[in-house]
Amino acid sequence: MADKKINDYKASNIQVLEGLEAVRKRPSMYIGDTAQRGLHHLINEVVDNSIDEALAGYCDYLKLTIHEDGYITILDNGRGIPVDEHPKLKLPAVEVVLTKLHAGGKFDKDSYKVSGGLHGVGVSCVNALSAHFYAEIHRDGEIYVMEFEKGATVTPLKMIGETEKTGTIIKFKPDPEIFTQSTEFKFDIIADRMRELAFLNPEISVDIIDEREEDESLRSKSFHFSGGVKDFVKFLDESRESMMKEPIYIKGEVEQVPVELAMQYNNSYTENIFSYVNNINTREGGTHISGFRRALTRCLKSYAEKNNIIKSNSKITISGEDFREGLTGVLSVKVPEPQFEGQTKTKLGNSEVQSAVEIVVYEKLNEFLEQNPKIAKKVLEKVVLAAEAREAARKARQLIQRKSVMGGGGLPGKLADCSINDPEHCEIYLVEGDSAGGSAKMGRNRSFQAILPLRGKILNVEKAKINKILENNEIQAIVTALGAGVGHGEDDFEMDKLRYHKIIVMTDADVDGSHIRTLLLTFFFRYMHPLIEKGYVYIATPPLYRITASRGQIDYAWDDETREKIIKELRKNNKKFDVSRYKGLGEMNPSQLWETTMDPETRTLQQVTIENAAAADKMFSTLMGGDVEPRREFIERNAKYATLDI
Ligand code: 0RA
Repeated sequence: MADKKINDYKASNIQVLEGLEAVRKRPSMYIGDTAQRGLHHLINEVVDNSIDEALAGYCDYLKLTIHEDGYITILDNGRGIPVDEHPKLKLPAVEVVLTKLHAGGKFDKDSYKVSGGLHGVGVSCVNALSAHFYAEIHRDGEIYVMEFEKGATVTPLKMIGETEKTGTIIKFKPDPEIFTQSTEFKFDIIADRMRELAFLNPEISVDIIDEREEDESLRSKSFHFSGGVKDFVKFLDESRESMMKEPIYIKGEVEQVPVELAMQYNNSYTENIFSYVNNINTREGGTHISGFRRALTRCLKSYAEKNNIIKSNSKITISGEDFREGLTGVLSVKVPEPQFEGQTKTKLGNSEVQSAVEIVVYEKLNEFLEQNPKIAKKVLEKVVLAAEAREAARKARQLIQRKSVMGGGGLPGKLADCSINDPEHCEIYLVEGDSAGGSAKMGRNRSFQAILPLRGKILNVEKAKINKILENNEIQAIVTALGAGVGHGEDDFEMDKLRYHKIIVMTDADVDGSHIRTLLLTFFFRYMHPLIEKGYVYIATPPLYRITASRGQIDYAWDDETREKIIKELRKNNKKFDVSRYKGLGEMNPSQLWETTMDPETRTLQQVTIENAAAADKMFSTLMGGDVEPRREFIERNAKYATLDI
């Protein structure tokens, strides 16, 4: 693909800012954290460069390999990192790119820089944080290699042969001195991101190979979606029923801002719009999302009025969110110089983008409605139903409030609250069943731990309307106990009123327990989303086994491997022992429950995080949605992952 554009790169374009010691000293400043997320971010940093090459029209293939020895290889067929000498530094450009911070070299306005969130810190950061880093460049008919350890050059650039291809191969092994928790890459996290990139860039093909996987059929995945965002929407809605044959597809460009959108209405009650700027998921939204919302509302409203679908004398008022209920969409814009704002730097600030998106969407959507009057009518009928449900939900909310005021103190009767009231230090356990709830109440530290027992199954919010959800007793109890409201409307959920900063779901380690846990997480994900974004939701991990030996020695095991280890040790010491498997939380007495699952000193909590918003939506809709077939398939595919990573 190298001949597509004239190769006009000059090494002097590369700006040099600082050295790599800073990155090793404070890795979190550059990659967010040094846990799972930061580790996987290393891959994004390299892949972003390949995607930049694709956006510039030079690259259409990417191959990622996870090796058994902890290395990752990322190969692309882009132009290859330039190797000519940097005039000021008298170093090969590639060395500058790989060893100097912020030496991007892509400062021409034609390219779409990625600098949202943690993206755009540069491949040099990956180099700095790798025990070993190898770069191979195919460019100008020649193959060059260079090697580093912890960011320091160990093999200066050398030519090792000839080639007819162009491209870059980066191979690196994260430094365990930096990533002290773990250096193990998760195939699913990588695959979710690669799939997303393949949807957003229909010109590229991606192969992922996991050499650690023994099962041949699970070893590799390939992604190529010629339908782009349209395919993305179909994928997201696989387990929902669409109201239209094909997603509405819109593409246009205003003022150098290419806008692409695919969307379809489905039989669910949630809004699922994912937005991207230069391939970065803009979770906090921004001007492109406002432009889209304005266009959608204006367009549907004026169509409804023109065609007398919503009578002007009707009592219901339709609000913006009603037009988005049951709408799945992917909005992708490319912005030459994006300004990212917000807490996680994933909110687009460029004001010109709002009008660009609004103009493109309004015009094309109008055309669509005019050409598809039947669909238009169905959509608007759905919008009216949404408005009615919203009105009913408002009444249900008032009822919850009134109930809690009359209930004295305003809290649900079965809540055993904690005595301090500083949310930052308070936790609430949502416990499956009254009997486990009783043990938890007795075992807890009542100063900062509150217990709310939940009886039976809570409602599947994936299949119910908001007003029905708010009528459900268990949900009402959770909403009042947490104190921050519920819903995705602007003022429905108020974080500053939240009464606990740790919300801990504690269910039995069996099928029912995991079902209840998933129901609760689905509810938080859909209706108290900021809780999950903030990382306030946790899963308690009760042990699976108790091993009782002579003289009252008790050990707990959370998995089979540890159980076997403990047994082996006991046998070695010639001790008698008894192994019992906990079937439910109720089998533990209060002190055992405290010791194993609730004591902050000894417990392990799994924090619920979202690595990838689209993948999380897909998971919940598949687990909890309507169609039985994809659901079974999903569970089968994921059966080996016992824990729930959203
Ligand atoms: C600096 C400048 C140019 C490309 C790249 C770096 C580049 C980096 C990576 C990392 C992985 N794959 C990559 N591909 C390219 C611009 C090159 C030019 O103008 O010729």
